[in-house]
Amino acid sequence: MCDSSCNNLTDHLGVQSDLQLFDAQFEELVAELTEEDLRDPVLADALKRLREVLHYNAPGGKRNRGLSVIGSLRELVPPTKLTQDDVQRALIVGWCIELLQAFFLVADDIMDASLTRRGQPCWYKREGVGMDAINDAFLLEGAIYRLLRRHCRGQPYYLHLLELFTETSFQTELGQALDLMTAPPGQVDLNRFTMERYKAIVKYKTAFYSFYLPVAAAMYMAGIDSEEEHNNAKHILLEMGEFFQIQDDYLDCYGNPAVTGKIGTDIQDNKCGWLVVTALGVMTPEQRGELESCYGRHDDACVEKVKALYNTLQMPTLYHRYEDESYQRLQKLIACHAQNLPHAVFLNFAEKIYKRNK
Ligand code: DMA
Ligand code: MG
Ligand code: MG
Ligand code: MG
Repeated sequence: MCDSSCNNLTDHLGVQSDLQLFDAQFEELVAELTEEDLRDPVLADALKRLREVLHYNAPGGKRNRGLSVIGSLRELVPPTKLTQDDVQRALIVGWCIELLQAFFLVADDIMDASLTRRGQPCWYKREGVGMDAINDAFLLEGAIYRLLRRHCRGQPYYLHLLELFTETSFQTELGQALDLMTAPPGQVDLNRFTMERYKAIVKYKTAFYSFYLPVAAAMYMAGIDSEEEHNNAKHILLEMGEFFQIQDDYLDCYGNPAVTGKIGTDIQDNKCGWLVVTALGVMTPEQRGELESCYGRHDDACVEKVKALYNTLQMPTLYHRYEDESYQRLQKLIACHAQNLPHAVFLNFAEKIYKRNK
């Protein structure tokens, strides 16, 4: 089996790295979706719109999810058994995950009333876009299934991939529903913010699509379809996903927007995030009263009061402690639950997310 150093080595030999291959694949996919697929001339304007939507929303992220399909496949299949076509299909399935992410983010930014994403205005904030972004999100979702059909229809794992993408989308949508209904605008009720509720939200809204989906896709592509193997992988990956969203919540308040590319809105949006849930567990009744009066408001002075309270409660220290504990727990989970699966599949992913600041 090939470890990740194999792929680094190829750089020195003048062969393109997976990252370069992945990025190079994008324009080809755009051309396919907008020029080669539907040729009815009456669709020209709509396809031009699709091209703009793809260019604005699909690239520009960290691409961890997309790249981990080929990354995981290389750990699961020996290099001699991996054809160039297999590699290309893994890159395309990786882009399908990035498209799924783009679909969710375009909608999420509307629902969260966010301003920026990946260092640029959110798509719905662009002049002349507004709520038309809702349909653009659907276009991004639709693109996934056209690409899968075109490139994977003849593969034995095609049905598995289709079910995986549709099931994961539904799980994410249920998670977004929980996230939204736990944060009703203008109705602050701190009793709603329990750790149990928090864990349910993040498992469904983030962990399935960000962590289980890319690895599960690679497993199906490698011919691994036993429920037991998938459950083992899921166990570890959902734990990583939970931690990833805790980081996202921490960075919403403490991240540098110049680095994260987005301006936080969780306090204003009355979100059931990790900071508020954890803070509630360590604050005095007086502090709780203060939080009650300033959480979930768009007023800048109120937001600053919540942040000052978080600082008083030493939330950064609590977070860094949690990060270290989580990393230890994950190492143990990998040791116990990875079983037949190469540990590198999980360790590569873990390396990318721990101690991240974006
Ligand atoms: C993101 O949760 C979840 C999905 C499904 C996009 P979030 O609103 O905290 O994400 P972000 O901080 O990127 O807006
Ligand atoms: Mg959001
Ligand atoms: Mg959201
Ligand atoms: Mg967030």
